[in-house]
Amino acid sequence: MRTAIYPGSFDPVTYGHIDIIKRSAKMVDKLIIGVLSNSSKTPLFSVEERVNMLKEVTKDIPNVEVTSFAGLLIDFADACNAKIIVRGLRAVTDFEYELQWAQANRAVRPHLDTLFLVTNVEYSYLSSSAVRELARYHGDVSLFVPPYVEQKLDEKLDSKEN
Ligand code: COD
Repeated sequence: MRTAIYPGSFDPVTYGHIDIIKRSAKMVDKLIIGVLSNSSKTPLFSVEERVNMLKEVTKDIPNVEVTSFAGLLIDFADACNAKIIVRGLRAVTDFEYELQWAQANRAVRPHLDTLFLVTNVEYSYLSSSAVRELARYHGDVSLFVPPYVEQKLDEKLDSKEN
């Protein structure tokens, strides 16, 4: 069975992520989305909230699972029995960062390959941080995230304001 992992912060999941999920899920038997829980970043959403949003927006894709992980990506890949790491590339800046990690991961796990999918041009400018910023100032995020995520953003920001 060909298993891949798609790790990330997903704070929150956007249409850019969902595009990568749909495309990579077609290439493998099982795609496990891993939400990193020990990032140095301070997230807007808790790990549980991010996992739940991802579960909701991928519920119609049968070979996708969503979970969280802490620690090293290579250990998460081992635990999932995965030999492929999926990552999305938006720009040269993504590439420089990703190349280093892909090579470092292969140095310690030679069987572990990183599969890079180039972003759909309509999502090339899209990031979770832009969505958070826009939502914080009550901007319209409906072009960038599914309605379910938009609702969770509204609830989260309302609870922070009150
Ligand atoms: N279009 C296409 N792809 C996109 C888009 C978009 N609009 N937006 C994001 N993506 C891609 C990103 O390029 C990335 O591949 C993936 O979706 C997830 O993105 P984010 O922003 O949610 O998450 P990241 O990139 O911050 O991932 C966090 C990790 C820690 C998982 C990552 O940095 C990593 O794998 N680092 C490797 C080092 C390691 O082993 N870390 C473990 C912790 S010690």
